[in-house]
Amino acid sequence: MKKITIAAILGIASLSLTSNAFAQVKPEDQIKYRKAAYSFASWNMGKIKANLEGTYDAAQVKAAANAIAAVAHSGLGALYGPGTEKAIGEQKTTVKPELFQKTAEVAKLAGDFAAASDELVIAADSGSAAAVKTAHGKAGATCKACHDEFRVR
Ligand code: ASC
Repeated sequence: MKKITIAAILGIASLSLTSNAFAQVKPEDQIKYRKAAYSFASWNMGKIKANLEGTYDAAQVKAAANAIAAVAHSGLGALYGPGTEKAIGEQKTTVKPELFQKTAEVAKLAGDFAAASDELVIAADSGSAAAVKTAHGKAGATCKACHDEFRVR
């Protein structure tokens, strides 16, 4: 009984911490951080591709896969707050306004990206380049699925 109560309190405490942190991020910084997150993930996707095409360094692939999974699981939805549908000053964005309406579809795409990143980590941990190649392709497809739907060309 006591354990359940403490867990409940901790749950509530961490939730309110999340919303407090979110409240402090200015809209222009939300755009900046989300772009930085995807750029960082893309850099790591590129490193895995280079490993598959050149010399395979298992440690580098593991590090890159973990970095992508960290981005995918970081709660990026919090960076699509009100006012971030279009550019704010120098912070440009290629997001389509529909993303802010089609929340169920976006949640599905985000979930697919997170799941694919987990598979990429598992493949990287296995040390099998063939498994990484498959998982990397699937992860890239989840990036593309969202771009096709919600990124301005
Ligand atoms: C990548 C990357 C993307 C996706 C996309 C897949 O490595 O940077 O944006 O994969 O190109 O089609």
